[in-house]
Amino acid sequence: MGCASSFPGKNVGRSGSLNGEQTVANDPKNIRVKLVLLGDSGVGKSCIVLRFVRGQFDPTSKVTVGASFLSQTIALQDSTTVKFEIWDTAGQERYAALAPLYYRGAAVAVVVYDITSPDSFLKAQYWVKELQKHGSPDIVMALVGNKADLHENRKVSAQDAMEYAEKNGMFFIETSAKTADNINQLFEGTGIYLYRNKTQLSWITCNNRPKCRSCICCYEVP
Ligand SMILES: Nc1nc2c(ncn2[C@@H]2O[C@H](COP(=O)(O)OP(=O)(O)OP(=O)(O)O)[C@@H](O)[C@H]2O)c(=O)[nH]1
Ligand SMILES: [Mg+2]
Repeated sequence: MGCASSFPGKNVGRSGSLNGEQTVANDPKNIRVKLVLLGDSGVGKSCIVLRFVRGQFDPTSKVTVGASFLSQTIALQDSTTVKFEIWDTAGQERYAALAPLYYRGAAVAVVVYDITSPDSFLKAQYWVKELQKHGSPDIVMALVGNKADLHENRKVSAQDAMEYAEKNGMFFIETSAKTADNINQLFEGTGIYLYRNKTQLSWITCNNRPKCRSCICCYEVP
């Protein structure tokens, strides 16, 4: 799926701060990005992060309590580095009131649903509205349909999700933390987007590979 290369980086520590002042750092060669994951419990947020940071999948992943912090640095093709400071929030209702602590000051919000669960898609829409009301005005939002490996039980069509994402100025991508499909593309694409000062790139796998240069899967940093 897709043709983007991945640049596995190093886990650079657990020193996240909640002050939310700095979202994207100014050094153009070393970008620092505060990223928050939101979405219903069980959609796979923690598994997406685990796959991205450690390259692993945990079929017995436990529910997140409060939130957890991890960071990961990737290198783009011209050796610009992007350090993601990732807040993985708890999807259970009882933690919903804590979410603003984590999305405040975030440069990127990754809103996740499970493609087999229409309820989780509705919950994703709730989070999008919440971010539109209370998030940073220039927050970058990605809509992520996870568990794409379970396509035989699909209940949310990619077309519906894509249309919703377009209407709300979001990126859209389907991932599988289990098979690793599109996980690196999700983060790498976010990094390239921020690096290019938010120049629009399409996240849809294009038909003009390898060189349309306008979608994440073909883009090369000059
Ligand atoms: N088949 C499949 N299962 C997945 C995938 N991602 C996560 N899961 C499973 O879904 C369950 C929930 O995953 P978590 O990552 O813990 O979910 P979460 O969104 O972090 O849930 P909360 O922490 O409660 O908000 C676990 O049993 C995972 O193994 C995926 O891409 N495919
Ligand atoms: Mg979790």
